[in-house]
Amino acid sequence: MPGTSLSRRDFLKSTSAAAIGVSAATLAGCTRTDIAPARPAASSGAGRRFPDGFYWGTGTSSYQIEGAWNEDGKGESIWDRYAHTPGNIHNNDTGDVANDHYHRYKSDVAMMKADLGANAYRFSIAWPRIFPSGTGQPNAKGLDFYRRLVDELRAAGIEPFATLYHWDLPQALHEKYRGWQSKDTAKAFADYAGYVAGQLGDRVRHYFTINEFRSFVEGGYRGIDVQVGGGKTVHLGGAPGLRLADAELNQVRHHAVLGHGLAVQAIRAHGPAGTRVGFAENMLVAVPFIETPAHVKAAEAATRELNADFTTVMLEGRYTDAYLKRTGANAPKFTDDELKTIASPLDFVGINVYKPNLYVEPSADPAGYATIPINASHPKMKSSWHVFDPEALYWGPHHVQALWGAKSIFITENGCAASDVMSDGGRVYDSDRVMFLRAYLTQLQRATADGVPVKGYFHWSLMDNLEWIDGFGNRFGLIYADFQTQERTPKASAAWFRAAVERNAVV
Ligand code: PNW
Repeated sequence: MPGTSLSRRDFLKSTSAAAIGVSAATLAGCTRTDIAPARPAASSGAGRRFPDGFYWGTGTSSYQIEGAWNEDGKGESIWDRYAHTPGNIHNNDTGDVANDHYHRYKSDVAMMKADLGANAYRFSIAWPRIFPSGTGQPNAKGLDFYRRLVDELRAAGIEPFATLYHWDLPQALHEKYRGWQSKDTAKAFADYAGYVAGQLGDRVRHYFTINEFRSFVEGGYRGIDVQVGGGKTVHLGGAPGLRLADAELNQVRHHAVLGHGLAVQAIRAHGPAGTRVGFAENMLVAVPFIETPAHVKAAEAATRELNADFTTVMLEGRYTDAYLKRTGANAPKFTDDELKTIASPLDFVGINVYKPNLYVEPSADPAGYATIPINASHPKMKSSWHVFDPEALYWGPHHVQALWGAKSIFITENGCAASDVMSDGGRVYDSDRVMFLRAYLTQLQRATADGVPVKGYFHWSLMDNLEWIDGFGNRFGLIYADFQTQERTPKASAAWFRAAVERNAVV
């Protein structure tokens, strides 16, 4: 209505009040009690449901929770060595005991069922428990631990999803082959993966080869500066703590994806029919700045290019022209056969999604996109690197389907650290984590409603654990862990999660 301005009273008169036949003056004053108040639809979650058969789980990794670092014949890992070197980890915390999950796995599984209602669980297998020196003689006791864990999960109706490499490389392979700097480590990884698939094949149907190529390669072999807004970066490191030059680092990246491809083939060769395999990568997610087709196209182009060294080459079987151009003389050395192996067909794609990595808009230059900086005042979660934007959980899987036609996608990690404290009444009120969960899962549900084939969601993490170089300080669990007494207490977010699982919907 150009040229006129409606007062609040006129507005009420012209709309709802008129419709229900009471005077606007009365309604505005809210004095009448005989009018049934107009209630919004009950928020039962019925309208925000996930597809039937959706997997709801949590995730953990061996070094972060197991403890028992030198028990039952386990070999030393590069993370044992790194954590035992003073100054590397906040507070000099180590995974020597961590959550003592190695001895408490039974009650931990019971907790997944009783407190979370989960129907899936993603854990990792410690390579040095199975092959203490990386290759050679397997260690039966190490394997037996995972057999018992999986049996316990199955008995509780929880589907096990096993990750074969969550960064705890046998120290012996670091010494013998310089770790992932050598193709021999990729081959040894495939041998180990095939062996496990053969041994656990009667119990485990889903495998993820490698967790977060980007994190362990960049963090461990160079150190990585992550953009966090306002032009600031935070530095992340990790085992084995090297600082390689560009050419060597690109070769490590290549060996990691080669190790994945070889492992996929070995798992298929040794696992029973019906064994399913994929990877779990923290694919960098470009979020369109405005939701128009042109911006979405720019975000897809950016996502493909940002992940050229990991996700893109694994799903396309080639390094993009722009990647080869930008790395130039430092590009990895590879053969066509290796590219074929790297892109071995997968049953699903797993992505770990915590944050938007980039905001983009269309641009006329050949890349097709331009980066929009993250503002200094942009909201964040507790971890120094954790920029908050739930839309990342919409666009991450959306891009995977749009760019590569994936038919089955898992969110293999999503979650946040919070400054959780136990109240006097013995409860942990993690209001920010509940906000985070509802906001991110609303976007994930939107993706499934749009037909993006997301089959499951694994919250990181089941319980507070050793958060790598941040030590025990950054708590990511739905369950609070007291590292002195090993007591576990479900947080408020655990109740939220349980209610969501029960309804298979956002609550
Ligand atoms: C992942 N980032 O690491 C790992 O897979 C987990 O082991 C870890 O505990 C969890 O996420 C929480 O950190 C990440 O900078 C490290 O965006 C860094 C980033 C994301 C994930």
